[in-house]
Amino acid sequence: MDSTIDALKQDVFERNLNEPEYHQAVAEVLDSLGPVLEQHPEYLDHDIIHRLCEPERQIIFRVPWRDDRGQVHINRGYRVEFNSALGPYKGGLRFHPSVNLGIVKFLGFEQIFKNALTGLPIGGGKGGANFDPRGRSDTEIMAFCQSFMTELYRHIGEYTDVPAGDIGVGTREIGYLFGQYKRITNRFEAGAFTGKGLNWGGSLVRTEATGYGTIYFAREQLGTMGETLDGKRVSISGAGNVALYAIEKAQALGARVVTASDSSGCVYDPDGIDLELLKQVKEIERGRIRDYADRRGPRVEFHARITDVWDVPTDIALPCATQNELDGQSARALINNGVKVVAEGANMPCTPEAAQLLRAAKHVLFGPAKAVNSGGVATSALEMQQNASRDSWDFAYTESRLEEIMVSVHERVRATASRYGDPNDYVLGANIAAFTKVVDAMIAQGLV
Ligand code: NDP
Ligand code: 2IT
Repeated sequence: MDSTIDALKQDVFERNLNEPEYHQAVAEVLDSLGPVLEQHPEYLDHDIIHRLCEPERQIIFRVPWRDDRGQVHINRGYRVEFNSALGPYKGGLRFHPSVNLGIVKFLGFEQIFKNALTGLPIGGGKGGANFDPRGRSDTEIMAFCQSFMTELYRHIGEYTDVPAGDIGVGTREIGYLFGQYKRITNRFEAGAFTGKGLNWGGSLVRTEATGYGTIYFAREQLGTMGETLDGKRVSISGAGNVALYAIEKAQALGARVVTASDSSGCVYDPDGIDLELLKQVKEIERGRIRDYADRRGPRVEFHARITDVWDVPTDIALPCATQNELDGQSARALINNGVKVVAEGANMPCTPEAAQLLRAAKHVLFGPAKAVNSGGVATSALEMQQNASRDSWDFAYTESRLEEIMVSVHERVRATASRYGDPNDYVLGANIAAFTKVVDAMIAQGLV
C-alpha cells in the first residue's frame, strides 16, 4: 500500500507544481491512509484520492484599490472552493503578504477534513489575498475589502460558499465585506458570512471559539493521562485571535501561560501573561509584542527570535500563529524539557519533521490542527444555524455547544485511532475519521 500512496502523492505533486505547503498538507493526510485503504480497496476503484485533491473550483481575481494618498495598488484575490460533499464550502479568508495559490489550497484542503470532524454540515474552502493590512488606515482596509467583494460576491452565498476570518481578517474586515455584499446583492443574507458583529447577525462565542476550543481539546488530551490544566505551565505562540482566547481559557482553567509572540518577536513572562495588557496592545492598539514587554515590567523578557518561545520548559505547547512555525529543533527542545501535550491551534504550525518527532515521542500527546482548532469553524456553523432560524443564543448555551463539539471531536479521533492502530495517534485518527466521512459522501453523490 505504501507504494500506491507514494505514487498518488507524486501525481498530486506533479499536477500542482511549486506549491510546497499544499504538498505538505496532502502528504500529511495521504500518509495516514494505508490502513483504511487496505480495509477498503473500493476507495481506490473510485479514484477518490485524485478527486479529493482536485479542488471543485478555484477563483483568482484582480483586486485594484487606492490608498489614502491616491496611489493605486493591485492585489491578487483567491477563493478555492475545494469540496462540497458535506455542505456549502466553508472556510476563512486570509489577508497576508505571503498568500498565494498553494497556501490557499493547503488551507482549503485542511478545511475539508477539519469541517468533517466537527460533525456539522459544512464543506471545505478557503480564500484571501496577498494584501498586507499592517499599517493601513481604516479607510484603506475598507477600500480593499470593498474591491475584493466586488468580485467575490458572485461566487458566495448561504447555500454556496460561506467565508469567515483567518489571519488578518477579523470582525472589522468581515463588516466591510458583508456591507459591500449586501449593497451589491440587495439582500441581508446573514448566513453568507460568519464572524459577523454581534448586533448584525454574529454569534456570541465565535470570537473566542478557536482559542477556547483549542484549550478544551488540550484539556481532553490531558484527561487521558489523568491530569488537568490546573497549575500547568503553558507556552503559546501568536498574539492574534486564536492565541489571545487560548490564553484566556487556559488561565480560566488554572494554567499559567508564560509566552506569547508575533512576527517581530516573543515574550517570556514568568509570572503569567497579563491578558488585559496584551489585548490592549494587540487588539486595541494593533501594536507590536515588544510594547507588551516594555510596559509589563522588568521580569518580562523580549526575544527577537520567534522560535525562542519553544525553548522554555513547559507542560503544554500551543502553536497559534502560522504554518511551519515550529520545526524539528524546537520539537526536540520541547521533548527534552518534558512537554506533555502539543496541540496545534494554528493551521499546520509544525513542520513535518516536528510533527513526526512529537508523534513518536513517548509521554507526549500530539494534537493535529484539523482536530484541535476545529472549534472556530464549528462555532461558525452554530452562527449559520442561528441565522437560519433567525435566533440568537446566549453565551453560556453557545459555549456549552462548543464544548460538547470539542469533546466529541476528541472522542471521534481517539476512537478511530484505536480502531486503526494506537489510540494516542491523533494524526492517524483525525485523518482517517475525516477522510472516510468525506469520501463516503462523495461516492454516494456520484461522479461529480
Ligand atoms: P490573527 O491575524 O488574529 O493573528 C495571527 C498571529 O500570528 C499574529 O500574532 C501574527 O503576528 C502571527 N503571525 C502571522 N503570520 C506570521 C508569520 N509569518 N510569522 C510569525 N508570526 C506570524 O490570526 P488568527 O489568530 O486568526 O490565526 C492564527 C492561526 O490560526 C492561523 O494559522 C489560522 O489559519 C489559524 N486558525 C484561525 C482560526 C480563526 O477562527 N481565526 C480558526 C482555525 C485556525 P503579526 O501581528 O506580527 O503579523
Ligand atoms: O482555519 C479555520 O478553520 C478558520 N479560519 C475558520 C473558518 C470559518 O469558516 O470559521
